[in-house]
Amino acid sequence: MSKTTQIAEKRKSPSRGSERASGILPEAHSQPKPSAKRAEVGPAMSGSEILVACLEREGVDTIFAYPGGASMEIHQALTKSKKIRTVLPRHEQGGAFAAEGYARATGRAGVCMATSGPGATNLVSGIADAYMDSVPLISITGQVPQAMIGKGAFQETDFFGLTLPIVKHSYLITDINDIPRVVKEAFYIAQTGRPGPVVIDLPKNIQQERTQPVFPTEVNIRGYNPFPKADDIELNEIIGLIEKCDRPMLYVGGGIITGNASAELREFVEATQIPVTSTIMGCGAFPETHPLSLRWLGMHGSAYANWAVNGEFELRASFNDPMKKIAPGADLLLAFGVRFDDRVTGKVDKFCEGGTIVHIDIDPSEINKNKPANLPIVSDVKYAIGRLNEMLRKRLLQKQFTKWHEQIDIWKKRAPFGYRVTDEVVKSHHMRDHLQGREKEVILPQMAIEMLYELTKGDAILTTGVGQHQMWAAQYFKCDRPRQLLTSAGLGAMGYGYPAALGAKVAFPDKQVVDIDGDGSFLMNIQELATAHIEKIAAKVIILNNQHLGMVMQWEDKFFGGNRGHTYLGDPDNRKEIYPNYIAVCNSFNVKCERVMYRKDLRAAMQRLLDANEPYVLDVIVPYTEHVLPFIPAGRTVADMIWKA
Ligand SMILES: Cc1ncc(C[n+]2csc(CCOP(=O)(O)OP(=O)(O)O)c2C)c(N)n1
Ligand SMILES: [Mg+2]
Repeated sequence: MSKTTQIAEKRKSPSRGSERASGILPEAHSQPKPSAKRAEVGPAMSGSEILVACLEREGVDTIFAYPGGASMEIHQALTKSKKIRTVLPRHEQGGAFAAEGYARATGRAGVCMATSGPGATNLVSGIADAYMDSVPLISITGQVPQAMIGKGAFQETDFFGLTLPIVKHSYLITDINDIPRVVKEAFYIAQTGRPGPVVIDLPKNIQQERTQPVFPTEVNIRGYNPFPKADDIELNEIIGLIEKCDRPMLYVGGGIITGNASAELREFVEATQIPVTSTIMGCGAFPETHPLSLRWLGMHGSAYANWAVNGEFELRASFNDPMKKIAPGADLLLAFGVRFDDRVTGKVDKFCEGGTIVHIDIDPSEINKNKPANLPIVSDVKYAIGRLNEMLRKRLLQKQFTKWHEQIDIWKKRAPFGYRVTDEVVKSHHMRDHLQGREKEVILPQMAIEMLYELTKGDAILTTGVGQHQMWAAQYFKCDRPRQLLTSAGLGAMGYGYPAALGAKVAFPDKQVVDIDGDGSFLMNIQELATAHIEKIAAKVIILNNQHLGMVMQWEDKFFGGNRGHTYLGDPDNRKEIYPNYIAVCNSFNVKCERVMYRKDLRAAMQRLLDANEPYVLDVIVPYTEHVLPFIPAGRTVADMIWKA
């Protein structure tokens, strides 16, 4: 397709491709309806001013935007806005992750902006992350003037084409009169149904043109029905299955959080007494301290949740040995707002093998995608669970599941999350080089997170980088509320933690926001310390500094005999020094930083971090020898789960 035809309005379906094919009837938006409220006509303005006026109308209070030739006109308009705070990140990737942090913390769309070409391409990881984790994100990009599109103009990139596979929807605006409609639709699409990222690419000549904008009051998108509802027959069938089963489990995900269905889920669990496990995206969807919570499942999830879903097996010596079952797992799996991600299922045909699977999801393209469901239901999950609760109020369950609860209690007692100072720690370089053999002073990464949980009483918003620290953060900090753990789950993007913390802190200045980061991940967007300092955003960081790309190192230890393939981050010529010197780096940004090496110093230092009303970094030095347990190797089964240190 030539570049010139691309600028004609070209649209992707606002679904993940299959909503169109699935035959879902676009009930609410099938026919353009006469507007109830009249569109409002504004005074003559430039395209840039119209864009900003539209953002204000959507209630945007913050935009994370980095300027350049193709977007500076919009920045000029932003300087005149009294409603929108423009935060200048120090890298567009930081801006995109910050907008995502804002969105994940609030549930409202986060907005980021970049110039054309390199500015836009720097947004790509954030857009991909929002796509994988269903985060409402509006990415605005400046584009070269229309007359230059397709000419290889300076800083020209076909951003519409480049991002097609990772957006829920995208627009390349070709007419100034379209700006109000496009912005209204973009927010509607990003925030409704299964949320996701929307790109708006705006050529510079349109930013400069002038017209009287017509602001629509309604959205009409043919074929887009973001509110599918389960019917009562399907829901009754679920109740029938519950009545017939002996070992039911709920497996819930991010869909419960984005669908605001936590209250409904809790009522459902309390009425049915069905135990709950979640994905990492679903942490906090159901209180993790509740007696019926089995925390999260999957590759590094709790052993007891993995057993409860899959059954307990003898640990086999080789992947080729037969699986020997000790106790059966769930015979009914209620999968609500989840997508059977491979980090959850491992070998997918062995996942809950033999169990009846009910899958409720708002996005039909998720149904039967990774794992066939016995009862697939396309529905808004809040509606579906709410309606189930109504039915259960009229038709009380007779089942108690006492034996099943007893079995789960045995599993919980047998294999809680745990750690100890192992021989490997004692013999490690860390002990020799940094602690001079003082075993009692070693800080294990898990300890630091447990301490944070204790000192904050669990009342904090956590963000993370990607790696071992991310898994430990999710294991040792129990989330009782939705939107407490903001983490790059599906994409697994290192560098996510600190910018996301800035976004969350901007949204909730009075809440404690702490990024639990890895030394590798933190370094990837360390420039955002400048944003934090200049914009006075008091987000905190705890670096669990093991001087390594710990998660990759763990796989090296397990599968490559410990051969290091470029996973050491320290200075090989001077292993005794911690490298880089984060205190010096942070201080150069005018951000306070302390290094903690000994256990005796950790509590007081962490309290100082929590008490600070400015950005604050704690560089906690931990041994690199720790492995995240439990561990089910990729593509394997619960019979291959290592869970004891
Ligand atoms: C942008 C990006 N590059 C590479 C990876 C692959 N990767 C996954 S975890 C990891 C190590 C992360 O190290 P660190 O941030 O120090 O965390 P640790 O595992 O040591 O806690 C790497 C390199 C990734 N997830 N993201
Ligand atoms: Mg590390």
